[in-house]
Amino acid sequence: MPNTRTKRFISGVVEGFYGRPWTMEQRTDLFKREQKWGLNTYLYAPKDDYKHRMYWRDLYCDKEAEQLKALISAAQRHNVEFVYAISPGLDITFSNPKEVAALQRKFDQVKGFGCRSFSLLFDDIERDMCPADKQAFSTFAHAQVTITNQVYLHLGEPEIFLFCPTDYCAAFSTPNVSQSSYLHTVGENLLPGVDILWTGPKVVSHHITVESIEEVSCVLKRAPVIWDNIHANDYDPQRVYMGPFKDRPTELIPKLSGILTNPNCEFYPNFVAIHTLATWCKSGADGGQRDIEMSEEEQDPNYSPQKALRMALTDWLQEFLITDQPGGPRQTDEPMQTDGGELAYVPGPGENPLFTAEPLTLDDLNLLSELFYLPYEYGPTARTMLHELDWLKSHRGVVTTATVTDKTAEWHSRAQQFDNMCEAVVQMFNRLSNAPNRRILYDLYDYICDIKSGVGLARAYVKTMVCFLSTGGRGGPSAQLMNDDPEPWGFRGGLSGEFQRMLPCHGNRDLFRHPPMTTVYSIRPYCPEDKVDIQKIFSDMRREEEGTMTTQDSLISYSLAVGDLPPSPQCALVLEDELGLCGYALGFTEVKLAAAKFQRFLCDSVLEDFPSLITMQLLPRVIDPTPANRMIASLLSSIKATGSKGAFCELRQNDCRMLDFYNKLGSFKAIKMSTLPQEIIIMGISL
Ligand code: GDL
Repeated sequence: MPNTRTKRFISGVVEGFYGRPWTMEQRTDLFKREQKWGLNTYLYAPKDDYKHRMYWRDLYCDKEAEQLKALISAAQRHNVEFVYAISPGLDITFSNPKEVAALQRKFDQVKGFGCRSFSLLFDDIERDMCPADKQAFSTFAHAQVTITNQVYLHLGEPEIFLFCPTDYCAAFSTPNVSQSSYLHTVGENLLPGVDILWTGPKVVSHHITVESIEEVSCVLKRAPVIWDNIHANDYDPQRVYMGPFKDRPTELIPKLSGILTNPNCEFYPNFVAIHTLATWCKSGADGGQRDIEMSEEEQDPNYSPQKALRMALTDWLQEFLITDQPGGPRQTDEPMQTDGGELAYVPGPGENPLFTAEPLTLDDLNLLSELFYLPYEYGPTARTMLHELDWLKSHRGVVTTATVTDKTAEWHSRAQQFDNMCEAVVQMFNRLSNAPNRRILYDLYDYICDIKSGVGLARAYVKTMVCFLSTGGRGGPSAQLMNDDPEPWGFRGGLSGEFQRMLPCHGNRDLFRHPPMTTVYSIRPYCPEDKVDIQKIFSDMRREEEGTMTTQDSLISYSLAVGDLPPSPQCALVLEDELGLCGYALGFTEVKLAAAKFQRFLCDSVLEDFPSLITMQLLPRVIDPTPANRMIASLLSSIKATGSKGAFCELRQNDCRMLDFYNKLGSFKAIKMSTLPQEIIIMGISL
């Protein structure tokens, strides 16, 4: 769908995260930056601002009104369009005219403060309508669209009016974007002057492709405005993102109505996020300088994330050097007066010299950015550190045995290099914590402290291995950090960390070990036409596993997969990705009936406790464990709904993948039976 928009391209920042909103001073600072870097919009939507979401009906008091007025005029002074948003979805009754009036009253008040652009957001809310709304509207989408159109007209069709749908990304669209009745209703009924926000394939999208935008534009009947969560960190207090804006080709720009980044909750660490977004927006305007040399990673001829990052960090370094507080570090070499009017203390001969901070460097900032890069990617140095630690760990045998080989020398040399990298992190921490600009430092402090501790532990672990030989296997001083009674900083993560470590899926999302998952999967009920595809998956997977035992031919799972035995009603699901069917999960609730015909080795007492059977298979391209977990959870709940007491699965000893899967789930337990052939394992779950 061509973008026929005549309005200007919206670019800038949405303050749309959960948690502490930015201060008025920070927002004003933001407008200055936006103006300087060529961005033109700010969307006011702080989730935890009372009067934006929870108490959206309440008007602003005089003091708040003064502050908002000042903010709106600051935006105007800096040529930034201030868009005021309300998120009424927590409790609005769409069908009640008083609610519409309340919305209009609130928008009118803000209009009175000088604001010209508005927005209604329906993200992160329940999809169920209350009985009154169900009577008045055929669907949730109709309810939202009706109220939005009313407000938009009431406000005199402002040039900028943004609507955030509840299904604001492909992953939320059921069954998918092109067939989503919610998105079709929005696209067809929302007045054409209203722009629609969209976060891409996921809430936090790794890549946003031109094709995906063309698809959604077709359904929405307009080019969307991207609400980009690539730098948002409100979902995890241990993360902050200071890598460059990335993985969105500049060819997107003509296909969009705009782009707004919803960045880190902490204001100051957003320098890179916003600076690089501005560079990206400008690169699109260049029209393409095709003669730029590109590395393999830099596929976009107009925009290089690495160069954009370098530019941002160079500018950011200057900000770090500005003293922002009275009493901050001295700018000049002049001696300071003390309170008593005396000259500052000057150490005498043989006394301690005064502390002087080493200045922060561009390399420090580069390292900082690489350690806190992007949600789906660490920077090169961080990747090397992880890789080296992994290598040192997996080859530790060469130092913990007494035989010295060539590998031992390599191990020690790599251990030393790892130690040097850890030291660079500590030095970066030291220089950063001595930087004159305390505001930036305080926003970063928890994160740099955390990484310093994390790196410190890894360093101590490597040192313990190094010391193993030299101390005859007793470990050295660094072992203190790793002993049985460590200080609290010797075990990271608090209670939440404890929970995470106890889960079987811990480490599944390890960005270093596994490539990032970007595939969108859909799970849907099985239909008879799927039979052929299921048979194919089954036989492909059988071929994959060499040494298949003939006993399998007498497994009930086999009969289910090849279609000799139909799955029980509501107990069959299939998994699809963009290439087609890639997995299935089938259930049969009356195994006793089938056992006589299809299989001989299941004893009656087991079938008493576990009357149902499940079988699941996935093609090897499905490396993300999430869809399999979901399919099993959903299948088990359908089986439970039939009144079944338990379910079991039949696995072969050499089907390591499925064995591993069920073991990691944790809820299935192996069932011992003397009648069982050696190569077969039965695992069961009580429901
Ligand atoms: C969301 C929320 C946003 C939040 C972000 C990241 C949208 C439209 N809404 O789903 O407020 O900051 O995730 O956690 O993105």
